[in-house]
Amino acid sequence: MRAQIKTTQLELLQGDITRQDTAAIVNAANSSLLGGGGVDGAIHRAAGPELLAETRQLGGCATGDARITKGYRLRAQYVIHAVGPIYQSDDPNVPQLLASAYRRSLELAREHGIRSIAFPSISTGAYGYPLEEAAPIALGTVCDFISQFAAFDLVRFVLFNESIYSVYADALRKLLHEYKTSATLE
Ligand code: AR6
Repeated sequence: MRAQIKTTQLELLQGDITRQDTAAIVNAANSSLLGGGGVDGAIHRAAGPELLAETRQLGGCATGDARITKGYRLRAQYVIHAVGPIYQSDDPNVPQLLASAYRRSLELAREHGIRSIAFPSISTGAYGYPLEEAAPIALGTVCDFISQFAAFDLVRFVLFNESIYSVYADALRKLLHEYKTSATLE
């Protein structure tokens, strides 16, 4: 599914984040930045050991923030390591921290002149964030940013399977009503 928001194409795709040819891919990292399972493990395996050597130098990253490294053996030139929150239904800061992980990734990309970026569904695997709650936050944060700044040609969400994709597709359809003057479904 694709939508045009101002000058940016927003795309939802089912697939593997490590195979994307966008200038940057985003990692669903933890605050140590020293690797892990899920997206993080897949990105480190595909990028090679030089990636861990670089992230070791960074000294970690707070939840809701992001750091940038090179992409090494990946097709993407850069990896942006975003740290989403561990889900807790009774913590009112959790949605803001998730939004912040997306926003900080976009800010870092913009600062580096990156024009295309691919995101996974941050926090919705090992970190337990319910997809139906996370998808509108992820898409809403990206839509707000790309409505405000003409920094990107393409922002892509790479969803790992059909059921994750369909939750994001539903959330995007709902969100596009709010952007109906500047967005089209293709
Ligand atoms: N491409 C795209 N999406 C993927 C891929 C892939 N190759 N692999 C998994 N997913 P997770 P989190 C989906 O657990 O919840 C790590 O150990 C997956 O189905 O990777 O933010 C880190 O080191 C899910 O929808 O990230 C942290 O400790 C989504 O990506 C912790 O997990 C995110 O799942 C971060 O947990």
